[in-house]
Amino acid sequence: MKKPTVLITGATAGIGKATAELLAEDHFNLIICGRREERLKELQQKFSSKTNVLTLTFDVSKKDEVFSAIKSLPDDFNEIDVLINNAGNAHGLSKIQDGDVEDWEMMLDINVKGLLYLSRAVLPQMVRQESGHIINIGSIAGIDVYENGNVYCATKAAVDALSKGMRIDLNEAGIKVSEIKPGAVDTEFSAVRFKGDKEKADKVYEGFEPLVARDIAEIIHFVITRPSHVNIADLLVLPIAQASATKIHRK
Ligand code: 8X3
Repeated sequence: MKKPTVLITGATAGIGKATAELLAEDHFNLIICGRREERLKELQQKFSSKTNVLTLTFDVSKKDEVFSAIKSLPDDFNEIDVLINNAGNAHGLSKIQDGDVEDWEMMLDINVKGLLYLSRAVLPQMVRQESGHIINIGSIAGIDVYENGNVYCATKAAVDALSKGMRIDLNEAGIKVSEIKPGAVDTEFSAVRFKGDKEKADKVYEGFEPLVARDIAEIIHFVITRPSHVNIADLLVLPIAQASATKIHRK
């Protein structure tokens, strides 16, 4: 049987890249998406002995780019079985009264609108084929607000609400919707949040063992390989040292 085709946004780094790597090892057909074409091509090259890989270079926050990228899919890739809405970032960490409006817009555009654009572009085809699976990468921040997290937390709360809404709206269509909410994962996440300030970023993961991207990739692999009647709807995944968004036991 033909292996499912999986589209991953934000595939050039972090959880997206680790997921692409793991799914390539298991021979899934992959559509890897991101803004950095060179990185996508390197990954395509790396995976080419294991599976079929298509790269799509676009910015999830640009709706015209999203819709034309999905429209441009060649015949052998235009039946997407699994959409992994992974692209997402935090920009800045400051009190609401001091927040940078451009940071807010970027987070809303990527984390919320980007997820919506991709879903809207891909879903009609899933509905037509009466099967499909959307996996949204949420965050503990979507259910547990922390100081200075304001807008980032709000975007992930939106991902939580949208995952629930999608599950209801797609119920009759037989499409699975899963949300995975990681806690602290050591990726470029904090370096991006602190705009390249490595010292600040490293501090986030100091004194405890955070999750790594591969941990979440393994969970995604598990979620998409369940029998067809099983939907893992909602998962909060934390490193053992973390009890909530703000309680981390550091040595
Ligand atoms: C990332 C997790 O706790 O840094 O979404 O917001 S947290």
